[in-house]
Parts: sequence; C-alpha cells; structure tokens
Amino acid sequence: MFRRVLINWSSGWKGSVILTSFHYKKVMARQLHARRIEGVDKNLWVEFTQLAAEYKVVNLGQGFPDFGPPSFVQEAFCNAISGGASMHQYTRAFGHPRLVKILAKFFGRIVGREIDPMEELLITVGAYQALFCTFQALVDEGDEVIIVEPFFDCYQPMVMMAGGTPVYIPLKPKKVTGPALSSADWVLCPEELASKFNSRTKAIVINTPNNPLGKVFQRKELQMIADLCIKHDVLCISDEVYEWLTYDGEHHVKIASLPGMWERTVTIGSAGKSFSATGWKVGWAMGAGHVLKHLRTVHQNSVYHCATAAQEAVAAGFQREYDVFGTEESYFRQLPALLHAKRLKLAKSLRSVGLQPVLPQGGYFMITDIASLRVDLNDPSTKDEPYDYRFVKWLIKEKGLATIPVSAFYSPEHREDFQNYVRFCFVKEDSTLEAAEDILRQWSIKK
Ligand code: IK2
Repeated sequence: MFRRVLINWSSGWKGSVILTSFHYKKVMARQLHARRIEGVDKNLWVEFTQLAAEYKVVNLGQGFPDFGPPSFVQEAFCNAISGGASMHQYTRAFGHPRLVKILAKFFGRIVGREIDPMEELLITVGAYQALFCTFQALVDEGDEVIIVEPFFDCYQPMVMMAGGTPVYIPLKPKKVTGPALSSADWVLCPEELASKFNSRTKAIVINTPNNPLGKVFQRKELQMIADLCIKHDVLCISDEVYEWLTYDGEHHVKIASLPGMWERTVTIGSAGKSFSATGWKVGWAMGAGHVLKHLRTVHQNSVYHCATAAQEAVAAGFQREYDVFGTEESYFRQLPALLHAKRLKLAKSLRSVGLQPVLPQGGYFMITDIASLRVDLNDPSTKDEPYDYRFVKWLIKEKGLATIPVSAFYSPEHREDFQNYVRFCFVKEDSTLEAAEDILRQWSIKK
C-alpha cells in the first residue's frame, strides 16, 4: 500500500511524496504529538491508582485521607451550594474575592507583611495547577531548574514540558553506618548544592514537609538555600502543601519569610491537604506581584477559573481558622495531633514485622527499607522495572496491600540507589491501618 502525503516545508517548498504504509504511519505518528510531551507520558498515580482499584486492597498508597473534612468546612460547602445563584456561576478568574482576601490576611500574619490579595495570590485547581502555572510562566527553553530529591514526581515532567532542564540534588542519610531512622537525618551537602547553581539556573524547587520522606527543612537549611538564591539571582518554588502537618515539636518555616526571599519565592499551598478534602482541588500560588502576574497569564489561557462554591467553602474554612489560630479549637492543630498518633501506630506495625521505617517529621507519609524482606519476585511482566516497583505490584496483587515505590520520587540518575524503599500513607482511619498491620503480620508468620 502506498499513500501520497502533502508536504509544506518551512523553507516555503510545497509538494507531495509517495510513502509506503509503513513509512506513512511513522510520519503521521511523528506529526501527531507535540515534542514537549515526549518522555513524560508515564504517570505514577495513573498506574498505581488503577492497579489498586483492580485488586481488593487495603490502600496506603495515594496520599488522601479515608475520612472526611471537618464538619465546619463540609457545612460551609453545603451553605455555598444553597446560598444563591452566584455560587453556581463564574467568579473572579484569579480567585474568588472572599478567598484571596482571607488567604492574604491569614498568610500575611505568618510571613509578617501585608499581602495584596488581588496581585499576590492566584487560586488554582489544586496545588498541582499552581505548580504547572509556575513552571510554564517562569521556566524557559535552556533554563536549569534545581530539584531536591526525593521530590513530588510531577516537578520533573513539568520542568521538561516548559523546556527546562532538571538538575538534581539528593538529600542523603547523614549516618553512613546503619539505617537512617528519622527524616531529620536526611540532609543536603552544602558544597554539592552550591555546585548546582550557575548562570543558567532559573529556579530551585523545594518541598517542606517533604513528600515522600517527611523531612521538615530547618531554618538553617532554608537560609543556606536562600543565600544561594540571592547570590545567583535564582527563584525559589516552595511547595508547602503539608505546612500544618509537623510532629514532635517541629515547626514549619516559610522560606518566603526569610530576608530577601519574598520577592523571589512562589509558595504553593493546597486546601485539599489543609482541610482533608483532596477531591475539592483548590490550591494557590502566593508571591510578589511582579512574579505572580506571569502565572496569571498561564492561568487565564488554560484553566481560567476554579469552582466557585469550593472556593467559597475554603474561604469560610480559613476565616474560621484565622479566628481560632493557635488555639486547641484550630483544625490546623487538631489534624497534626491526630496524624501524630497514626504515624506512631504505623511505625509500630512496621517495626513489629522487622522493618525499620524512617520516622517523618511532617507530612502524610512514611518510607521504609524493604531489602530485609528478601521477597523473591518472579513476575516476568515486571522484570525490567526497579525492585520497589516490582515489590509494590507484588504486594498489591498477592497480599492486597497498596503502597507506592519510592524510586519514583528520584531522577533516572539516582533511582537505582533508592529502589529498596516503599512509601506508606498513614492519613487513614485506624481500622485501615490495623487491616494493613494484619496483612503484614500474616505474611511475616507464614515466612
Ligand atoms: N505537592 C505535593 C508535595 C503533593 O504531595 C501533592 C499531592 N500529592 O498527592 C499524591 C501523593 O503523593 O500521594 C500536590 C502538590 C498536589 O496537591 P493538590 O491535590 O492540591 O493538587
């Protein structure tokens, strides 16, 4: 079979060629997709959420609570929906006025400056879209973006889709003898970090508290990053979606609050994580007006607008939290207290079957080394995958327990060094954590 194809060269030449059907398919396949999506087609969450749904599992995989949001935000959502026609129509494209105003007031008190609600905040479809707008708006072809490993997996494809080059710097366990038992033991090497900055560096991405490790960056560590950003005139993208979730007296510090950093930091937040309502997908980007205006350009030309009623409910939630901030009544105090207990419960279960989890200082997750389990994985369909991918698939299929492979949070360069860890989400009902413990125990008895 032959096919005639019309060609329109950029030089101005027009004509046609005849191709065999084999070459025709290749040419058409090459023409169909944009080059910027090459190499970013795989997605961890799509793959593992689907697999967990196919099998009947106890799900400690993806990071969402299996309990609902607090009643005051649920009521706020119901009130918004029954509150009149305007709640069902478009609101301001860059953020519902009530929401940006209360966020400006709320975070203004934390960063110790007046925040302009209209210029310095952008409401997005979850933190995910805030990240997308940030990378699209600020990263150009040829720019380098430093990413601290382990990292929330979407940073890498988002940098690449913007035409940038990711440059990685891994957190490494401090103690070289014996396993690291706290996320605090995982640190950046100052010299190695400094060596990553050069004239092509546009931005650095940090995530505190970190997903998947649970590290909460200390003021000293943030100051080291801030000094390098200022010295090299580099932006900082600070993903702080777990900002309320710190344990054992740890304290979350916003890098934007350090001297000289407000002007160069985009801080990313999530109402889904703040109020245990991940399905609402309300997030935000916050930063200086001269930076945020570029994010608005991407937003207005892509998503344009986020659900009005969800924004209204989140605004009511933040208003309530503003009024009770720092008191026992505050959800931002109650949630970490609840999760602290769940985190200890999960750590105890993992230890009871001989595992040594890395105790997180913050966030939703706990990672543990699985090398000691010595599972003989003989599924030929996964033989070319990293060990943790194969292990997690086996655990889902054979034992009915869903977790997430940690090497997915590393660059291809460093993935091999971290393929003996898996991540557990502990933001689950106690009954779910107990069901997971039962699975682990049954299995360890049989071994
Ligand atoms: N940034 C980080 C660090 C996140 O963890 C998330 C949500 N992750 O949840 C998936 C998982 O790790 O199991 C986001 C951003 C996105 O937040 P949002 O849901 O508000 O878009």
